[in-house]
Amino acid sequence: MENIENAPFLREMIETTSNLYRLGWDERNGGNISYLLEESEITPYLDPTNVLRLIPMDFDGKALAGKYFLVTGSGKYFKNVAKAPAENLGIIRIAEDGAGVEVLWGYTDGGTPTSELPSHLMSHIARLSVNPKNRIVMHCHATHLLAMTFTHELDERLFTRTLWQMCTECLVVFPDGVGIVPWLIPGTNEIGIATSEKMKETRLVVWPHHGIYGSGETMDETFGLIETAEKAAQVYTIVCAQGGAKQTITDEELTQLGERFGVNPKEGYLKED
Ligand code: 2HA
Ligand code: ZN
Repeated sequence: MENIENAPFLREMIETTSNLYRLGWDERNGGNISYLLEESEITPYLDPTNVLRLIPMDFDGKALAGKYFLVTGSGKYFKNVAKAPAENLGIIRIAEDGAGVEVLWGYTDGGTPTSELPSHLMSHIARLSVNPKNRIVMHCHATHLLAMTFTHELDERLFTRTLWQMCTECLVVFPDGVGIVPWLIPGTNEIGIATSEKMKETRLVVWPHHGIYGSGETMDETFGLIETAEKAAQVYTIVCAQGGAKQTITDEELTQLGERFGVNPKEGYLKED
């Protein structure tokens, strides 16, 4: 068996959690990531028939039965992932009956996958239903997006429009806009259901007064998605601090931008629609 610490998926996870920590978006145990893996990606490093532990789960994960995920650990700090990956991360397989997860590697101090596992797995199910190549679900406490949930209307269309207006890139990167769920208790099936419902329509979901969920095909793409929205929120913060916008990108310009880059802005979000 090869050393799993050299596995590309593990290197990506370490790099991403470290970057999220350094950006200040995952203080303490904030944030969690799940990465859908192919069996062929893990077999050079571990024997998938060797189940170390079974952890029960109180929602139905049958839609993902037999699938493998690399998942950050519950209560673990992103700050520490690079120095102790096997303690802070784990590889799990969703049990055949969908009622638990089988630990194949990691969580070496007796830990478990993130407390947000319901939101992650339900979001994977939702994203896979619209894009079979989706592999990543990422949650973090992106500072300016979180702050915006106090100062901006929590209306998906208005919130999305503000972000689109703050950086020309935004509409191209997230033409489907951002979804917003009500404030809900983290870690519950309820917030998982609400998040995954939004995930059918958009890859970015804001949790008011908490943080953001992003999803995508690769770690880079998903990180870039959150990073782009967060940058727009940061610009919004600065624009407000400077006294507010005197001009912005018009809806007509946003429409032209969408045409030029071949993306369809979410219907009804621009005035020209
Ligand atoms: O895992 O971020 O939402 C810690 C959190 C909970
Ligand atoms: Zn959180």
